[in-house]
Amino acid sequence: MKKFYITTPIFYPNSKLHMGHAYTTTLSDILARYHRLLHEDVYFLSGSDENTQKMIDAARREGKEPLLFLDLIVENFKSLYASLDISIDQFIRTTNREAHWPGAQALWKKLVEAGDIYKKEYEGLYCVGHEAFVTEKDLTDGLCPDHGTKPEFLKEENYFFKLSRYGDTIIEKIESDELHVIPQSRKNEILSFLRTGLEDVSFSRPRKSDWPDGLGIPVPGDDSQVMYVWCDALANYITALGYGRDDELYTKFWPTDVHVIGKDILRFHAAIWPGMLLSAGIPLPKTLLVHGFITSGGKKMSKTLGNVIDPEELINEYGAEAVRYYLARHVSPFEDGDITREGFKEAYNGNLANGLGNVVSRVMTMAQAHLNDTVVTEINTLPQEFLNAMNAYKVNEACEMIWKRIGALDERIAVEKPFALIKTDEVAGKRIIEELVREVYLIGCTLYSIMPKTSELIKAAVRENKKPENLFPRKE
Ligand code: ME8
Repeated sequence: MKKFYITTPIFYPNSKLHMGHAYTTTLSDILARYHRLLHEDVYFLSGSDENTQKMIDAARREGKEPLLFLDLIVENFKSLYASLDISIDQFIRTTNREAHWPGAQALWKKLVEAGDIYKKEYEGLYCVGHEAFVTEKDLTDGLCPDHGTKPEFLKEENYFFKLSRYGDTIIEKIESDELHVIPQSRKNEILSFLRTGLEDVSFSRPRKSDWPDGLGIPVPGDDSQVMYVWCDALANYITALGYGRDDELYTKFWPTDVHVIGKDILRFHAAIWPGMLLSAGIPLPKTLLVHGFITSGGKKMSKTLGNVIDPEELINEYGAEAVRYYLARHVSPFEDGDITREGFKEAYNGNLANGLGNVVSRVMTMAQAHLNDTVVTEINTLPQEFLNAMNAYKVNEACEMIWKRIGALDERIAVEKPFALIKTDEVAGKRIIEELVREVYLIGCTLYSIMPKTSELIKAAVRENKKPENLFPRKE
């Protein structure tokens, strides 16, 4: 059995997840389900990145004890995942001392053995928003352009990782697609970055006295330092499989087939992470699928602009299946995408209430009225065009193909009018209805990874030869 290991980034639990995080996670879930449909042995990982200063700051702003604050936010992450039907096999938390710390420390020791960790006095600017050191040239008027905050000046003794040693090898692996960066535009972007030369990176921070016990992974052999959060976080992809602790899943599933990430964290995944793996002698990920950013009304979602779209709100109003549909079809996996409430409603009414919902209801109403038996439906393979699009991660194109078929079905009913024909030529009328039902069933099957519940309802309606409940009530 072919295996398929897919991951999302582990998100920062400093606030609730928004539509961007919902996008990454839904896209990953669609791919995980698709590969299960192909009878592959799938492992799907997600989690939270918890050993961070920004989480502590957020907890303090809310007057909560950090570890309690973490538990509350993580509950919230998990409840969003449950509403969206995200089929993860594991949710890894980087404060988990049993699941995560032993592997992260084992990996650190490998880097030490390779001679790639050294101590150095360091001075520089640190952006808490990015959880990364930044330089003057990254700033606009002295502020981080992404977070609008002034970076802290730090002078401290840290352990460094000799990332500079691995630049050439990483370039080779990416050029040859041994580490396949998708889409091509992101591959070009990271290659030109790598060609400017990689510097060594600070890989630890002095343990802060105000961090609670249980937060921050101690550097092996030096308790006064904790691992730099990105070194700790990237390790999750192997620690969750039991690396350095219990190798069964690790042996079976590593290397990962796809890390799904947003464009903001490309450098961490296509420079630091491969560097760490090369140093430790661990095989590299096969694919990095780098998606764009979701904006709202053409602008970055921001509380001040009032254009933040909360996935929970949309789910409450339209249902999770509609949210999954929208993200799958109306956001390209390779480019930035835009969501507005008006656009969402239009897509819902046009393509779910009127499109899919209506066509299934029309066909099954005819079937229920005129066919005595369930139409025999045997689907051995999905349309090649659909498989090709999904294999190339073009989930939006796969959806286009499905909706083209939905449109064609509608058209056929309008042109051939089986409901009228059946009155004059019963045999011919029934034959057409049977064909329509088969097509509805096929559409139901192709929808499985995108809208799992809708897919089940459609297939059940065909099996029971009856009209399903109203799948997508129109919104006025
Ligand atoms: O970076 N549009 O966590 P994070 C689309 N903990 N996707 C978006 C988005 C938007 N507007 N905003 C965020 C971290 N994302 C680290 C990751 S992994 C070892 C550690 C998604 O909570 C997108 O996937 O800031 C992006 O890469 C990720 O959330 C960043 O999540």
